[in-house]
Amino acid sequence: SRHLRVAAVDLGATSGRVMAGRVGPDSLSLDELHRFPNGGVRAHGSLHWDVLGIHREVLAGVREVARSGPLDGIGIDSWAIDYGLLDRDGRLLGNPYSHRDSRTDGVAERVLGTVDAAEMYATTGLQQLPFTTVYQLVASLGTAALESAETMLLLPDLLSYWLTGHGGAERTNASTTGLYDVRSGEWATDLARQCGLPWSILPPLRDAGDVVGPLLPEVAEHLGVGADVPVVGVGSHDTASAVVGVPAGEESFAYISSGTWSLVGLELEKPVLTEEARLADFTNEGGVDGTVRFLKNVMGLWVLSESLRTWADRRIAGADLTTLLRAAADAPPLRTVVDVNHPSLLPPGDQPARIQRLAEDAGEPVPRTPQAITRTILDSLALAYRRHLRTAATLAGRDVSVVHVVGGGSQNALLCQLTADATGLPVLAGPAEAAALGNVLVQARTLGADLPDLAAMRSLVRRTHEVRRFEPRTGTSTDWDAAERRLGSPT
Ligand code: ADP
Ligand code: LRH
Repeated sequence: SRHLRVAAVDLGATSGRVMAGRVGPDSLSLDELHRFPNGGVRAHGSLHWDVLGIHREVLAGVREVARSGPLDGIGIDSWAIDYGLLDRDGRLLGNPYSHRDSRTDGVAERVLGTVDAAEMYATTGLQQLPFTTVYQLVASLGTAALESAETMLLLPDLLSYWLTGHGGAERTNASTTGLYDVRSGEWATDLARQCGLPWSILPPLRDAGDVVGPLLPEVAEHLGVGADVPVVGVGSHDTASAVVGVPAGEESFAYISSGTWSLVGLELEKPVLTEEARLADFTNEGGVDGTVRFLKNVMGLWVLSESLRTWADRRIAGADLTTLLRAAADAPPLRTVVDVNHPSLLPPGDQPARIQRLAEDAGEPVPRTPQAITRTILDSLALAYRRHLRTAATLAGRDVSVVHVVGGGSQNALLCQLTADATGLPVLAGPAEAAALGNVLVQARTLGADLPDLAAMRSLVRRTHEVRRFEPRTGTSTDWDAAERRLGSPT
């Protein structure tokens, strides 16, 4: 089959990137042609995304891809859960909120006062996150925006809509809303009704791999490409695309998609909706090709990146990522561990102070320097990975023999080593751009590449991308047992 060249737009909460992806029968490569910083913008007391700015950067990036070679397709994935509301003229009603905005504080508790948590889990299969779309929408009840809304589009669908004029909701991302029935693969309209939500704003669903549509003429002209270039609905949830890009060959692998969030879990054929899974607060999100992403959200490298931002604001010298990771590697191991999923770490703010507070409250030695705080964050992340991977395996009745770490965090060698030590399993790290690769692969299949299933896609990643292997160091397992006991039962 011929070679294909597509634009993969992968939007993370910390940065967005646009890649030229090339796929041939035995080749797969990414060329990063555009990268831009992303983050919440505070205005009028709320935390928003600058979605028009993101749209501008998407256009600039895709234009760059088109300028440097042929363009066969465009696909967009982004972080999950957040959305925009459109009025009946198809216009955006206000700036989308960040899921880290405080307007959802206390909302989940309120909703769970009237909707039975077990019933909700039986339908959606989702862990309780305070900012899930359903809770964001409930927080917006009575606002002018929600009352005027005709349609809700999740962010990657909104950006695809601005390229094509076609709305809709791709299933991998729809599955993160808390308004999606994981058993039937349809919107959970009854649940929406129970929550008092206008369920008619939920747009028609589509699968990853479906074509969204051709470009709008003015968009094609701006990009300098033919209007027949399709936007392909990839696994529009970045984590779904990242799991496609996991270079696994082994039957029994676990993964950690390590970026702003760490998504820690397994790929399954069917959801696990048991009472044990609900009480362990595990999520069943939709994957590409009808798979299930059985996983847990861990606060992730957000805790570190927000710490770095705090130190930079205070002009503390030597507190950049490279310097700190080097210093943290020499810091005493497991001196302080904290509950890294504690809700206090969710909003933007002074993470170092919050970490110190958590340490103090847990009776742990309080880390005082950026180096010590960095080590505390990494040890605590690895400890959380260990706990959740073991729980996932038990709940799903699976053995796990290897942990694949993908995403930007796979470049953090110290964290990868600690993850191997903590889990007692070999860690295979990389690719860092697994989400963009998953995006490219699903587009390529739709456009005719011979990639019949996930196994074929992963085999191609494996043959074309290096992974770095970390073995668990001997004699460390008892330290992690002790650290786990010290921490007790965290969030
Ligand atoms: P997202 O997609 O959520 O924006 P990424 O997958 O890009 O996140 O991962 C970003 C994180 O990756 C950063 O916060 C940083 O901790 C980590 N990272 C990126 N580059 C490196 C590097 N060279 N070494 C170690 N860690 C890195
Ligand atoms: C990771 C991610 C994660 C969601 C969160 C909102 O980027 O998509 O899977 O839970 O962002």
